[in-house]
Amino acid sequence: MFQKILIANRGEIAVRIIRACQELNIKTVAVYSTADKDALHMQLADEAVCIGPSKANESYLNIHNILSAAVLTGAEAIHPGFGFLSENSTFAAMCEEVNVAFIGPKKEVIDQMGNKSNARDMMKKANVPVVPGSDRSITLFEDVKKMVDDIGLPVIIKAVAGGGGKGMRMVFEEKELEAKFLQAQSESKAAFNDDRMYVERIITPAKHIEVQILADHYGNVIHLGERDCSLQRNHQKILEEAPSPSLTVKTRQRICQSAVAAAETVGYENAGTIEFLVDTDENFYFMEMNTRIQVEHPITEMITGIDIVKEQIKIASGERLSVSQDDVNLTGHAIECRINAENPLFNFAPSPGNIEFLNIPSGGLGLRVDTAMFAGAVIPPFYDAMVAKVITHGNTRDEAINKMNRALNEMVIEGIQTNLDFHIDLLENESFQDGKYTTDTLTQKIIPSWLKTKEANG
Ligand code: MV4
Repeated sequence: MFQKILIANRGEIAVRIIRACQELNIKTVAVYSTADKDALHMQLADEAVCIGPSKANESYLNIHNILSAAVLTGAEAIHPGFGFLSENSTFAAMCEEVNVAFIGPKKEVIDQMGNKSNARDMMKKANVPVVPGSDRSITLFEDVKKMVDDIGLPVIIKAVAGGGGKGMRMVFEEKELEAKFLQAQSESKAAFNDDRMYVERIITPAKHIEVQILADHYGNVIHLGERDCSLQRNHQKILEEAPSPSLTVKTRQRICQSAVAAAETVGYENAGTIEFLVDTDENFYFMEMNTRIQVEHPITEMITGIDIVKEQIKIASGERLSVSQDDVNLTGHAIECRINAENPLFNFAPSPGNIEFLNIPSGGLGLRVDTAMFAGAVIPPFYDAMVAKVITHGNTRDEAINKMNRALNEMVIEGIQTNLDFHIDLLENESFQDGKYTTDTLTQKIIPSWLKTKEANG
């Protein structure tokens, strides 16, 4: 086992990883930007190294400074968390160069799954269902045109280097095809310096269901069930739950089995997630694979009792999976609400600032709050707006919802605007309660009706 790990991240996920290390008796090195000089992650770690100024590009994305910090402190491994360098294969390769273990899959697999068209290809070969669409990447409009003549409208144009919705356009009418293609392509060129695109039929309405995978260095691959992540706004998840309230047992089994097959095919190692679109007839289609720990991993931990971050560390150090598929029991229901520093009444605009008063609900069975906030803390404007994750677990979905409602009503955050009240109302919304919501329910239905009641009440 490693004796010392550097955490190349900030905020609640850095704190989450430090906690796992402490429980495994591993020393921790935090890295921080000048904006985070008093942040919780740097206070909790055994050592902390400043890696640059506020801007992420000059600090949390600064490979040189992070690797220098690792080498100088004698860290044997780096946990990248999510975002920042977590899916950067160059970073993974450079860790290897300086003899520091990257806690994640092989760099080749990061690249293979980062190329979304290639990922599609590999899944087809593994007999994992993919959305009907183009079999190779496209850079010329005339080839998109041919493709659409083939599969018909509507289609979705996606960037090969994309993911998470960047460089993506839905096209419903022939006359908008060329403009939308060129928009998506120039967005991709600007964001990823890559103009390769691919085309798929649109699956709508659909649920976003993702399967948590664990895989060790000895070919053992297991799944930890699925999560329903359909409630999103601008490709940011707001609330996730596990298991999905609307999948049949049979579909759940088939999706989870497909996800294991997908991970096996690519020679996956460490924790990963396979995302699927599931249509109203419960047909499911591979969407993308995320080669990192995800924000919403705690709901899977709650229903399995497995500490995914500890498993990641053990896997990277060469240990075998501590559980087999038969040992994994999915118990009860878990929900996560993402609390963001933002103003829902002002188009969810970010609301950084000082935490002047804070009450984190902490009591009661089946409640967990992951956050790096404390009274007196500063939420800097430079990074993600997510400031806390409230997670509840109950024997049933109703129990988890009631517990969440109780917890959110105990929570007090003063000094910044948050989406706490929005979450409390969301839990009561019929479209959430019935569990049938799809990827457009939040923006098409829930938010508009919520804004109306807010207007009516002043
Ligand atoms: C799709 C789709 C419908 N059909 N692909 C969104 C981000 C990226 N992961 C792919 N995404 C989508 N791909 C086909 N063929 C709809 C979406 C989509 C979406 C997916 C999950 C959650 C929210 C979403 C919001 C808009 C579009």
